[in-house]
Amino acid sequence: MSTQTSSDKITRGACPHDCPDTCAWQVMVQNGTAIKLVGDSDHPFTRGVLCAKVDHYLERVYSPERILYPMRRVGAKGEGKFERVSWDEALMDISGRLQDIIAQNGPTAILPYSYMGTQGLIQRDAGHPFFDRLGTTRLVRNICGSAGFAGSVVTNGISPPTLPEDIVHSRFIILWGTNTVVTNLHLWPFIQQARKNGATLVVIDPAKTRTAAQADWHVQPLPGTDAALALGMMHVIVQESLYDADYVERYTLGFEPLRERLTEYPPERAAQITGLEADEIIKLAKAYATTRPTAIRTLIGLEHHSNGAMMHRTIKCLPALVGAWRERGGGIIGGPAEAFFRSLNIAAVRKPELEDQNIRSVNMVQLGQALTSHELDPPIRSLIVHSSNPAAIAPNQNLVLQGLRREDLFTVVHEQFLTDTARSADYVLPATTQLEHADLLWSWGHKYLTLNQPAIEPLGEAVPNTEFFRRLAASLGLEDAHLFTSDEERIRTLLTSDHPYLDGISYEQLEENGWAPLNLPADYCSLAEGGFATPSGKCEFYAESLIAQGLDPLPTHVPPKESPVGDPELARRYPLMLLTAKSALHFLNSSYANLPRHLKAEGAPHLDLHMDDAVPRDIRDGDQVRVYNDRGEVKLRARVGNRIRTGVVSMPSGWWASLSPGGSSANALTADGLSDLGGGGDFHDTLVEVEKVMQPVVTG
Ligand SMILES: Nc1nc2c(c(=O)[nH]1)N[C@H]1C(S)=C(S)[C@@H](COP(=O)(O)OP(=O)(O)OC[C@H]3O[C@@H](n4cnc5c(=O)[nH]c(N)nc54)[C@H](O)[C@@H]3O)O[C@H]1N2
Ligand SMILES: Nc1nc2c(c(=O)[nH]1)N[C@H]1C(S)=C(S)[C@@H](COP(=O)(O)OP(=O)(O)OC[C@H]3O[C@@H](n4cnc5c(=O)[nH]c(N)nc54)[C@H](O)[C@@H]3O)O[C@H]1N2
Ligand SMILES: [Mo]
Repeated sequence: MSTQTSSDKITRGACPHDCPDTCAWQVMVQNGTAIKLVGDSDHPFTRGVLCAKVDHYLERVYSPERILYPMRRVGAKGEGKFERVSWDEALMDISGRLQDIIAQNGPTAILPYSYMGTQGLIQRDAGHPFFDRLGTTRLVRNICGSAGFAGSVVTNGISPPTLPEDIVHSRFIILWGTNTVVTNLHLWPFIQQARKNGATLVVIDPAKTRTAAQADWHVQPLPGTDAALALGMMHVIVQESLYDADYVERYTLGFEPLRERLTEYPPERAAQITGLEADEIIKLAKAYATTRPTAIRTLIGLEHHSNGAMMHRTIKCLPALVGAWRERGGGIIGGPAEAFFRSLNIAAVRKPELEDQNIRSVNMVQLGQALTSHELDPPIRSLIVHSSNPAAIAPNQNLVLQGLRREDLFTVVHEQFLTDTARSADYVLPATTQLEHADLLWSWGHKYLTLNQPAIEPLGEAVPNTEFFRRLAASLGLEDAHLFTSDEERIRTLLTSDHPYLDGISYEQLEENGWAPLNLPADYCSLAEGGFATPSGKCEFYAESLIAQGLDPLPTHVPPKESPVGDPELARRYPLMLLTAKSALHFLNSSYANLPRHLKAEGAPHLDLHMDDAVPRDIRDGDQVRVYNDRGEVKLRARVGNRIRTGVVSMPSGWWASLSPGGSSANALTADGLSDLGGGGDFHDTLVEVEKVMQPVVTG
């Protein structure tokens, strides 16, 4: 059977999504229409394979539900009724409204909101110079990665990680709070290769994810207790003298105070905190310390707790303790993000010098609070959103929706689809997809730089983020040249750098080949002889810097804020911990959660609960249940079994409230507090109760 399709053009590009894999793709175009999109088979990380979402990207591009023209609200706020208007009419009205708001309350009454609809370097941050120029409130975009990063940096600095492809050399791999098969699919073949070579795969996750189900060993601690697990492991490793005394002596700081701290965490106590058996902790510690090379991979699930940074900081002490950095394939697996940001000329496009750090900021995790606050002066009167769907992805969804539905909030949303956020807008403006615009892609999961070239003309009147902000700037009468540079100019500027990592990489070369690996030196990843990018130059078991931030300078377990131990009073009413991770294989955050194929493949959202928690509540597999706390409720079907440990329940994130049974989705329940460091969210510090619902749930 031939898989060849005749086309008159093949365009090289890259997946724009917020995912570590950043796949290189090729698009076959016939008579101006994209007819086929495939993963680049020559790309060492994509290897010709796309995921369950992006394999059908053309359905997204050509979906009848795409927004293709500017639309103005005609119905009530949030009702989703709009009329088509021209770009000129929309821009004239929008700029007039913004000018009025600026005249009355000053520019900080405007709040930009954006996240990672696209990761491309020029589209993602296209609004920054525009908002800096106006002097609007600044958005702290910390919903993902910041807490884990902040915690890891305390221990190891911004040291180069062990590159994902090197995991093939590992013989003991711990996927610690990350669901690789769903969220980082293209790393999986490398892990499988390592296993073929004899590696053991451990997954540490309260949930039996698709990844955990395939592991050799699944360890299921209570959420938010992983620091205690790591401390218990370190206790065993030190007590049994399984640590690398030479590495510790030469390249770490604070071993003696750490050793002292570890006396507080014998395996029995770690077991009591984590809900594991002491024997399992001992066995894990011994296996980790005695198998070489040994690698740990963390991503984001683990950081979404009030103690998320401390958990990352504590876990990241393990490799230095056992000297895992000595061998290729040992240490902490991560993408070389810092290498992209160090070598590309990002500042020339982003212009950080024009950002006034003294202007007030709002953390994106707390959008609901900001929009409903009576204390903000001036209040937020206008919200300008692109590349994000806060109505679905921000915590405390009911507060977010209450804010978005304020009659006196002037909201503009630049989008591909009529998301729950766009539904609440006064203006919805059409955004292009990755097939219709240009961009340069970095990756947080591998070392390849990719050029995305437009394969087709924009559909309807859709425009890229860059053009949206050029038009807004022009309509407001701004004249600064840097606001109006072309997309190609911006990409060429990014590549204008004499950093050795970019040696031999040019715009023309990327145009031809689509992608190129950064020229990382052979010893890029090596911490074999120390050289940590910390204040002391060592791996810091003891970190002085934490004291000033009000944290323990030593690794420690702090109970998660909203948990049975952290808040026993609340836990009397809401005794179960709720996880709302990215378990929906066919969604990318809330993207694709409106497309028929992806919705059908996902089926309905379920609440997973353990038999021991179901029986006392008289809940059987398939029953309709109501999951609730003071912030909201979600109605869905129960799935009783072994997909989650006792004391914890879980449901997928990503679902749009408007398309969910019961009319609300996971974030209706989630906490909107911040992490201990890095200003991240604490989504997974959420307590709930579950009850059986007698009347059938209406499916949306
Ligand atoms: N298919 C798909 N792929 C994606 C995404 C998507 O939505 N869909 N999203 C992308 C994005 S934005 C990101 S940030 C990455 C995220 O990638 P991951 O971090 O791998 O994904 P998450 O689902 O956020 O969390 C992973 C796991 O953390 C577990 N977890 C939560 N709390 C704890 C804890 O306290 N301890 C331990 N040990 N485990 C815990 C959850 O049960 C979950 O299974 O994935 C990216 N890839
Ligand atoms: N409960 C719970 N909540 C979570 C998480 C969780 O694990 N659990 N994970 C959190 C994490 S890690 C993350 S990263 C965030 C993700 O949050 P978001 O970055 O908001 O992710 P998406 O839901 O994919 O929304 C992206 C939107 O951008 C639009 N878009 C795509 N491309 C473009 C473009 O080029 N231009 C414009 N203007 N729009 C575009 C898409 O149509 C989509 O509606 O969610 C967070 N929320
Ligand atoms: Mo994320």
